[in-house]
This record gives sequence, structure tokens and C-alpha cells, in this order.
Amino acid sequence: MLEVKDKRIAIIGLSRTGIATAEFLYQRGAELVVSDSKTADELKNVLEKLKDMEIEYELGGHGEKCLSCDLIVVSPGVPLDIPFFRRARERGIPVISEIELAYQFTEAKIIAITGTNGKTTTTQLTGEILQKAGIGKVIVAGNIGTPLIREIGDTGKEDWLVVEISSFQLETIEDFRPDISIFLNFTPDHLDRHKTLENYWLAKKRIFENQTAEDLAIVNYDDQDVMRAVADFPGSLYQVSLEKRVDRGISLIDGKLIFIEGEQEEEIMDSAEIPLKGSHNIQNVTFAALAAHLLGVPVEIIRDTVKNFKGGEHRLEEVFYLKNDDILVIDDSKATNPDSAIKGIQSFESPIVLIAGGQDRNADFTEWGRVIKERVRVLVLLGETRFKLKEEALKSGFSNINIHIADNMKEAVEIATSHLKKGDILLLSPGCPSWDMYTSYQERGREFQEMVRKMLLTRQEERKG
Ligand code: UMA
Repeated sequence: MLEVKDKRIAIIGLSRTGIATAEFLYQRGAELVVSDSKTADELKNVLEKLKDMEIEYELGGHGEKCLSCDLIVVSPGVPLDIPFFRRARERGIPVISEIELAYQFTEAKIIAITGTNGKTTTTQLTGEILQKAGIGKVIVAGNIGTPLIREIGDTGKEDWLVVEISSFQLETIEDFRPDISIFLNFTPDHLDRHKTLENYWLAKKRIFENQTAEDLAIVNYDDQDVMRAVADFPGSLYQVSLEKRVDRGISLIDGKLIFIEGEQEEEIMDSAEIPLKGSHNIQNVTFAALAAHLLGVPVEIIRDTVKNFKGGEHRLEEVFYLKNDDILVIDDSKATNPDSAIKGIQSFESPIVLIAGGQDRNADFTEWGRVIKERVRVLVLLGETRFKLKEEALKSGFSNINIHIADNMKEAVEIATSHLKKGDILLLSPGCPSWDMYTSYQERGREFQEMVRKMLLTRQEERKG
């Protein structure tokens, strides 16, 4: 366990992770320097929360106070290539993530889940299945929204932590070693942070870095980049495939999820029983089912939990269905990259009125353009990327008449709802982060839902009248 009592520790970034880390370390007697690039004025509310703790602050940037510390704990959203970290390295100060810090303080068993898309759904479902199975205390945390450090307080050897882990968090691990690691898929994302695809992949690959012959990994057999990451994996490797027969793991065969290990075969469930839409969700479910199966959870519990699983908020979430007009409204605000948006769009057969666009992170939208042309009837664009996406849609042959530009969500929903026809799907699947207009994809999703409710329900009222 890391010794923190009376150690001088800097915490970089004062949002969810920074606050939880400060509280944790303060209780354990560390001398804290908390630092954020924002000013005290911008952080007024946060500082109010921490006012009872004796903490030194370095706000409006990170400098000498932080560099006088023995250890630096960095929040995931803080890029590691800022000059501050070069100076920290020059002085030999270790920099770790809050995930690493939490790992140092818990003996609980860990299932760590990473991948470009589907992490949250898989983490939630795995947690739910294990909770239903009653295999001890099961805690779900990490990138999903609750910092791990907040949750490890009284965990012991018999407990399970089901942790969603991002590449940002993996970049600064040291000893972090999950009992079971899961790598779902790999497609371009976060290139503004990682600069190259190879760097992004190397960060993801670190999930396996400290695992040994005693540990397990579950990987996507259909994804070459994922398989490349486990070429020299020392432990027991299990695979998931929707396309091929695996040697060891679960394959989708004739619509059924079949567990295969050598000669042994066992049906886990029929994929038709999965309530979540899209083949990517069959994949997410398969990963969760396999992890639970390997831990000895009875098939009936896996199947029942999957059948009743509602999925995450803002991830292909059904907002409501207008029965008379046969219009389904879907909030996929969590689709923050092109690949995730493509998967969302491809989950539906009916014509789509799509609201897309958001923060520009130099992502490649060529494939997105092709899918839009095939599946979308009307396109409403907003955010920083709106003109770039318009260009991409036009390049793929999408008709200019069906593209509309909006200045904000209210306008986007107004335009979208005015074009809805019987049998349509109204889908928010931005394909970009929300940070150009919102503080989170949740806030974006909530605003979308609120606007749609107001407009479509008013429309119904008007018709009734
Ligand atoms: N900041 C600095 N210096 C800098 C840059 C930023 O001090 O140079 C400060 C900001 O001013 C801000 C703070 O750092 O006050 C923000 O830290 P943060 O972005 O790490 O925010 P948290 O609220 O701690 O949220 C983080 C994760 N955020 C990111 O990875 C960007 C959350 O994932 C996660 O849920 C949370 O920790 C708990 O573990 C969100 C996310 O978008 C959902 N993740 C990405 C994704 O899923 O694609 C990886």
C-alpha cells in the first residue's frame, strides 16, 4: 500500500476526480496541494465544498507549489503533454492516476473494462448481473461517472469492483492489475489528446500490463487491434465473437450465444431475448455474460438480468413513443465519436431524422457520411462540426435539401420535429463530444429530451384541440 500520511501530494484537476481524491487523501493524513487551471472565482462552488479541509491551493495553473510535492495525482481530463508535467518529470516526481491510487488502497477483486465504445453499458450490465448473483459486495465505478477512489473505502478481499476505465486513466497507471480485464473494441477516438492512433492503442493496451498467469482477459476476437494487444498475454485468454467460432469464450451461432471451451458447449441465451438495440449491444451483453459465466454465475441469472436490463441513460435511450404517429424518439447523446454514432444509426431499420454535431476533435467522418446517405432521411446539424458534417454528407451524395443547420438544441429539435413523418425515428446521435456547448453529454441529452417532450407533446395537444 502506498504511504500517504504526512506526504505532500499534489492533486491536478478539481472536478469529480480531484474532489474525491482530495477527500480520500485528506482523511488519511496527507498534506495536500490542490491545483486547477481554472481560477478561484470559476471554482467558487467546489471550493465551498472543500472549505472545512486544510488544503493549499494553486489555482489558475499548475506551478511551483505542486512541484514541491512528493507525488502528483492527475485527473483523467488533464492532458499529460502540458509543460507542467515535463517539469515534474525533470524533478523525478511520480505522476499517477486516481485509478492507480485507488488500486493501492484496496484488496477487492477487479474487473476492468475498456474499449472505444460500449464501456458504460458493459460495465453497468456486468455489475448488475454480479449484484443479482449475490457473489459478495459488488461496486460499479470509474469512468462511468463515480471516481473509483470514492468507492473503495471499506472494500475487502471478497468484494468485486467493476470498473470502467478510459485511455486517459490508463495512461498513468503503475501497478494497477485487474483480475479480469475486458477490451471491447478499438476505433479512432480522442486523437486530440493522444495525437496518434498508436498512442491511443498503447494507452488502451496498458490494461493488460501488470496481469500475470493467474489473471484473465476477455477480448473481441473480431477486432484485429484488440487481438494485437493480447499477442503476448500471459494469463487465460477468453474471446467474444459475433462472426466466428472462438476456441474459448462465447460465439454467436445461429442467433444464440454459445459458451465454448474445448469440447464443452453451453447455450447462454438467445440473442432475440436481448432488449437493447443493435449488434454492438449484443457484443456488450456477450462480454458481460462471459465475465459472469467465468465467475460461476448461473445461466438463469445472466439471462434474467439481461432480459430486464434497461441500458444506460443517453445511450440509445428510448425517450418516448408516439403511438398514433408511430414515432420513436431516441437519445444517443453518449455517441461522442463517429464510430459510436454509426453503430447507433445502424441499430434502426426505420427512416431517421438525425440531429448530429458537436465539438470538433478532428475526427474522420468519411464512413459516417456513407452511413448517413444509406439510413438518414433528414439531417439537422449543430455545434462546432456542423459545416464539416454538412460537407461530409454532401460528399457522400446526401441531398442538400435535407440538410438543416441549427444554432442551438431548441432550434435543432424544432427543425427535426417539423420534418417528422409517421413511422420515423427522431435520433440524437451527435458523433462528437458535447463540450462546445455543454458541460457533459448528459446535459446535452437532458436538454434534447426536454425540448422534444415540450414540442412533440404540444403538437399532440394542438392536434387534439
Ligand atoms: N484541468 C486542469 N488542467 C488542465 C486541464 C483541465 O486543471 O490542463 C481541470 C479542469 O479545469 C477541470 C478538471 O481538470 O476542473 C476536469 O477534470 P476531468 O476532466 O478529469 O473531470 P472529472 O469530473 O474528474 O471527470 C473524470 C472523467 N473525465 C474525463 O475523462 C474527461 C469522467 O469521464 C469520469 O466519469 C470521472 O473522471 C470519474 O472517473 C467522462 C469522459 O468524458 C465521462 N470520459 C471520456 C470518455 O468516456 O470518452 C474518457
